[in-house]
Amino acid sequence: DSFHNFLAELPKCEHHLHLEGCLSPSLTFKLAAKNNIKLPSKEKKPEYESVETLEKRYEHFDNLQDFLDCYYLALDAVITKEDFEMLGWEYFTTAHADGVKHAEVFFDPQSHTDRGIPFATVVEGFNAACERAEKELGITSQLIMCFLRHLPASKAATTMQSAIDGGYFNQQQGKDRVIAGLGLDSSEVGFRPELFKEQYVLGKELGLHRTAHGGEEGDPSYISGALDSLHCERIDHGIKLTQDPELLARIVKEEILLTVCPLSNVCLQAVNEVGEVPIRKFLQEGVKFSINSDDPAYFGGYILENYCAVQKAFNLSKEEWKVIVQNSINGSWTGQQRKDELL
Ligand code: ES4
Ligand code: ZN
Repeated sequence: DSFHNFLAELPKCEHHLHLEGCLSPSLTFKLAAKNNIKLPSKEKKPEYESVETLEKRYEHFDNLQDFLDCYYLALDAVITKEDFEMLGWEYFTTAHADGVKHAEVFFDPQSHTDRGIPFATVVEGFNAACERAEKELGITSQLIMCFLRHLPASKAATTMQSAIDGGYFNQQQGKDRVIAGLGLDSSEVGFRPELFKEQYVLGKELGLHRTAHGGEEGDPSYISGALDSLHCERIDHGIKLTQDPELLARIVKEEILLTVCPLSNVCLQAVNEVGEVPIRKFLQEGVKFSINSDDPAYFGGYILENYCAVQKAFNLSKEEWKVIVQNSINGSWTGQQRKDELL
């Protein structure tokens, strides 16, 4: 209907998208065949029988960890720079169809370097997709390098050093830096943000932007820890913020943007239905947030499907949508000139 068209045409910015989360069952099998990889290479898993059985497996996840176990296993199929570019391109073409104009996308170098893929292969493949997206689709983008929080902080230090040594944090001639910011993802509970303080302080000194997953499954202290110890400018998910009104007031006052992912929250059973995501509460209290797709190949939809699911659950007005879109643009890590083009 006409509201669908209205949502489709909104100039969207995406801030919470894992490029590895765009690896669909069909692309997994395609890359595995090309690379002569036997899936899974670790242990016999019956869901790797076919594209269809893998799709079936992705229909239900018990929680974040159950999903992550699938997510890391499928990555064995992704090997070459061209594979990473293809994965990135899978994202940008679909995002373009959904009306995304600017995207700040996560990648997890450690899930590849830990299985012997060079850091440069990962970054240069994903970066090639970003450059192609700007040239061919007009989508501007940034890469956000995430540390895996279930790995020791010493491994994060090694990853940080790889990015520094490769010059990937440097401004390129006349262009933005290849990697614009730091993120923190993977298993949340038990892996506190404070563990990664040293890398984030270094990142801040290097002029990098900073965000971290927090309050997805963890309690609000994972959010305040990311603000206090990691100097985060944004919080990814943050839905558990409603458990702490004082912290909520601080988030409003400091204008911290939450990158909310409604379909992800349902699929990982952080909520029972989209209507339980505190969208209405955030709008009423003045919490700034964007709406994002997280891992679209796993959670049943790219960004427009998330917008539509929110509309179905909350029946927002066009004015409320304009607030959401304006906050998404203003909360982006891009220059005022690009923001003005989008506003
Ligand atoms: C993730 Cl949904 C989610 N949460 C935490 N870490 C992640 N990595 C990829 N998707
Ligand atoms: Zn995420």
